[in-house]
Amino acid sequence: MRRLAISTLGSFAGASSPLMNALARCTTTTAQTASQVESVDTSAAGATAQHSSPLLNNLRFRVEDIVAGQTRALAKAITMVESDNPSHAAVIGELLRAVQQARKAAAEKERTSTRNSVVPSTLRTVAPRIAISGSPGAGKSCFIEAFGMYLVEQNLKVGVIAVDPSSAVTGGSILGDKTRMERLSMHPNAFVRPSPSRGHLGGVTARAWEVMSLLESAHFDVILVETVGVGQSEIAAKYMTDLMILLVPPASGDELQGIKKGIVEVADMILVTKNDGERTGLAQTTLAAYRRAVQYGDNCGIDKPVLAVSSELGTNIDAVWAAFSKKWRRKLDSGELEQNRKAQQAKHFEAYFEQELLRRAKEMLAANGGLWGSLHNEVFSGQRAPREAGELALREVLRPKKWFQ
Ligand SMILES: Nc1nc2c(ncn2[C@@H]2O[C@H](COP(=O)(O)OP(=O)(O)OP(=O)(O)O)[C@@H](O)[C@H]2O)c(=O)[nH]1
Ligand SMILES: [Mg+2]
Repeated sequence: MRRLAISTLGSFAGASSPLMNALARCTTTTAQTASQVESVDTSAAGATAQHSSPLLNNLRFRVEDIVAGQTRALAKAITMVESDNPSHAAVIGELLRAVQQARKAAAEKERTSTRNSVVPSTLRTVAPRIAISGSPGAGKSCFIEAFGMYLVEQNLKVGVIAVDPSSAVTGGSILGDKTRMERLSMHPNAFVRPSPSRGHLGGVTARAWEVMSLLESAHFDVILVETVGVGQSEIAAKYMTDLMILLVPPASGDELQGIKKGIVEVADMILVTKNDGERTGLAQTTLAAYRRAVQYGDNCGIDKPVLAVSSELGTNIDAVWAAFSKKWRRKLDSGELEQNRKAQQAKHFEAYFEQELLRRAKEMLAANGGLWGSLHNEVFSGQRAPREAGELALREVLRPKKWFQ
């Protein structure tokens, strides 16, 4: 059973939940004008899900247990969400709706039981989803360990997932690096989930979105996403998360000539890692180079903090949280967060449709008397022009009823 301390805060419209309290502590401009503290029960008994779908009755876990923050139920739900069975799509949809509804009901209960609180209940159902991106070896896992430990020590619950957006292309996936998060993965307030090493139905990012929704419903206050893999992973991170922190390792002047403008533009915050020991000098050079890049970038460095950290020593981790808090609050207050999440959902719907359409069409053509293979052979041998073969394949795919056979 988990109990949340609710305190009514002044200028932050009565912040509630450990996350909101931590954020409020972080902002020096926030004046704490009242100090009413109340305990609210958010266990299963206090937050019974109002679902009526028979689909959910056959699950091997209870929706209520997820919302009550029970790790076993959560892990089982995540395993189902990660499954590659298309027939699970409907039940997963029902499940996500049910947990969100139950989460909102729990938040509403907190709201109504807290006197003088004017916090919109939606604020308590939203956990920041932060992408931790950067080239291989930049120090992502070690930073998550240090940052995650900092957060759990503030009584926040932290969910960590590793996502490899390039795996849909390469057909492989890198296991999340739990060994670099040894302390965090053992902590009772943390949940570290390595990325699945198989199966890519409908795209990795859409699935990660669903896993994050489950974590959010299970009362995780902050969700960290390590984006692994190569290529477009930073861009893909943008479609999955609310905010992206780019990690860059200390580099020499020569290496810094080629700072990738696109990535700097897309990041919400840039951290130079490994600012300790012998690397301090290089880290400071790198910090200055990125500050310049941000300053002269398209949006003139507005609101894009560039900091140097050491995960090994734990230095400047508190400054990262302070800078994040300011950004997060602005995103919440301006409505940008809500808009962004809606746009992401639409994107995942389209991406799922596009990827699955292509995959199933190819599957069907391969099964259908091997048309896919024979068209390939004809193109190879020069018997058919590529466009001609493509048109034949399309006509076959678009013949009525084919999809349902
Ligand atoms: N000195 C020092 N070394 C660090 C720090 N953070 C990470 N490292 C080292 O950098 C190497 C890579 O760290 P990881 O955290 O595994 O990097 P990563 O970005 O997660 O790597 P991939 O997941 O393989 O892409 C390891 O050898 C770490 O020990 C730091 O703050 N200081
Ligand atoms: Mg890693």
